[in-house]
Amino acid sequence: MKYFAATVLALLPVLTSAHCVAQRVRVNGADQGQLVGIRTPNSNNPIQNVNDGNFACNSGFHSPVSSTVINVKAGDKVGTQWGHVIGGAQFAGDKDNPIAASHKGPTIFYLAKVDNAASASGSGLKWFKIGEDGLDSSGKWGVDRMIANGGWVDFPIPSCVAPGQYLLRTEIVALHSASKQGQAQFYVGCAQINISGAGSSAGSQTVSFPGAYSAGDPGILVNIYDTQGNPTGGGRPYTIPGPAKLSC
Ligand SMILES: [Cu+2]
Repeated sequence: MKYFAATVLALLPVLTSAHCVAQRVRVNGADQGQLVGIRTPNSNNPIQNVNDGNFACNSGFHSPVSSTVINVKAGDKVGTQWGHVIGGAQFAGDKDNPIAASHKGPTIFYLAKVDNAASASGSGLKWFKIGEDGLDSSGKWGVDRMIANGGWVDFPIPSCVAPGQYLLRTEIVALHSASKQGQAQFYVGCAQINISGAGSSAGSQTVSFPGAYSAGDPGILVNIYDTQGNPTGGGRPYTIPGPAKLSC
């Protein structure tokens, strides 16, 4: 038995990766269900090339992809939930669910207007940022708050956003190895939403994915450790990648 247990433990790091996938949506706290209204990849591996053709919404989706488009009102708080694998924990007591605690970095939301959120491709769209949570003055990251919230990241849909169908791009950038170029890990997923309201904004600064980020951006090629090796930013301000977020 001892031998068996030791063997299993030794194999675990090989069999499991400490990555994550976005897999649920909630609106004002109301969970819409697993894989409902969101495209979730089967693989929890990150994207590391900022010019990856699937940088907008990821690829290799669990089939069938949900045909649900989730109704939200401008001003509603929308959340996406991250988990280590589809379903959350990979096994009982999985410490890497929703993501390994080492994976410090920001959490970010973007929107892009589409004709049909259930069928629109993520490429070729104009994205604008609506939410971001980076490093605070106590050395805690957006990812720390995501873990504390059971994998959920919530941001309000700005009240001025024009009604219509949108893809909501949820993103985590994991920076534990980001002091080497090409080693930041991008986790992305796209939720399918229909926004109602009286707004008229299509975003102030729009960007393309891929295209918005460069491998050398200060929020992507960055050392997050202090002199003791703590991942708290070392007292240096952290610049979240991408454009300024929309303010109404
Ligand atoms: Cu990972």
